[in-house]
Amino acid sequence: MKVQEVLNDLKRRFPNEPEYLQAVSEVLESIEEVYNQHPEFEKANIIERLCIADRIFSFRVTWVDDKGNAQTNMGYRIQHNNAIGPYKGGIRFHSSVNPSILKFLAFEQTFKNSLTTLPMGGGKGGSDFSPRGKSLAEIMRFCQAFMLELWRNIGPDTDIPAGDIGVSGREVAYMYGMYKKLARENTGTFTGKGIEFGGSLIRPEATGYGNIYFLLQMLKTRNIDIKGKKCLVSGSGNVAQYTCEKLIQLGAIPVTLSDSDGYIYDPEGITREKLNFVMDLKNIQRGRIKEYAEQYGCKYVAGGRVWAEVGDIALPSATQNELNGDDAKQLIANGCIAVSEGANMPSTPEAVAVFQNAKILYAPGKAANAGGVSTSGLEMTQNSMRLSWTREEVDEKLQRIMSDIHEQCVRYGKQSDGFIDYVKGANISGFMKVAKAMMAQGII
Ligand code: NDP
Ligand code: 2IT
Repeated sequence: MKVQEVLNDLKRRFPNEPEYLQAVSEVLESIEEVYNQHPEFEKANIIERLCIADRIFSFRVTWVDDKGNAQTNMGYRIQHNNAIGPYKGGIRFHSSVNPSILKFLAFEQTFKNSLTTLPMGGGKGGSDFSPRGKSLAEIMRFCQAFMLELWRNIGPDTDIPAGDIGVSGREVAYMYGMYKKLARENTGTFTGKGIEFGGSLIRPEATGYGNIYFLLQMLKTRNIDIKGKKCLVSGSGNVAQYTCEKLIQLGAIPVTLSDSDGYIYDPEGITREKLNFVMDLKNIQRGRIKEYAEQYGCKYVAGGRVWAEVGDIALPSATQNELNGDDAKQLIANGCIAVSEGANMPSTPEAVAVFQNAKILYAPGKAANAGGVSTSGLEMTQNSMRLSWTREEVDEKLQRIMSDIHEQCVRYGKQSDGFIDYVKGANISGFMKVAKAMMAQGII
């Protein structure tokens, strides 16, 4: 395989999909050497079969707004690869959703799920519907309309969706309710469900907690204590909130949060009480992060990025490409020692290169944020057993999985000078398992 040739070919076929090509390019560069040591992979055309999704559903979603007008959005589900288990991955509702974004997410999900040690393939779905400014009744009707199409193509042993940006437990519940009505089965075709109807304890917390568990493993390799470390967190949704919660529990000091309008900087640190305010503001009131600055009298920067502030650790937890090369240089200049990605592909390739050249601790999302989907896998297990585990049981399993993922990164990513290349480690480890499963199952 020659990376540039494969990329040129994908570029020719999918010229308007920059995020997809970006995600593919990073993985191919990491695995090139290992791949080329296996001529049988090339003969079976593993690369092309792994880069191109098994299938993509795209459909019109029409729903009625509060004024009685019919509105139309696009809906999608990408079933990327099911070599190691059923398609598994979240659903995103955001105005920016398009095939390129969902294809990059489904591609990444395949490697991430492979790393989790659980039997899950990769998928992703979503819509360009924006929940922002919509009433709860409109959101419910949209979720129901979305399921009217999607329900035929998912199932507990084929494709199991969950949440992502714009889809929390509330939206999962609306979709699951409609799914059950249509499919007439009740065995857990979604994860991230409410605790009363088959959800798992710790699933809401899992991505943020998992990211910090991964960070702790990274810090351990350099004997660094997290206590007292100033942390720059971006976003203020599910992942950002539970990232802050775990940081506070461990005695670290989160000092920033953001949303798509701007960011807050609280030099005193975001405390438990302030985090409760954020959770109410974002999850119930559906307000803007600016209101935090008004409530607690701290700095708010409209349109800015949290990476301009001074911090020891950066935890990007909002969206793709939210941290560019200049932001990365600024972080390094300000003494940042570790970056652990809660979001999917938040750092641009230029930013990743800056982190790697500076040899700071840097974990890509597919390793660091895998705690969310791992706990989804644990939810599926509990649904199959028709039992539920305690918080402690799930949390202990999550910690073990994050530590297993870290170990895989070390195994495949440790360089001769001792530096751990987590990008390489995660990509090679994730790839090898999927490739072996594909080889074993024949040319299909
Ligand atoms: P939420 O919808 O709960 O929160 C998203 C946050 O990011 C909000 O603060 C939102 O601001 C901000 N944001 C979203 N899009 C943009 C944008 N284009 N520009 C600037 N800010 C933006 O989503 P999650 O917390 O669940 O997801 C955050 C990230 O984590 C995503 O990359 C997701 O793919 C990833 N992830 C999520 C997992 C999960 O289990 N939920 C698991 C693994 C990864 P605003 O309110 O203004 O929209
Ligand atoms: O990006 C992700 O890993 C998620 N949004 C979670 C997917 C899942 O199936 O729990």
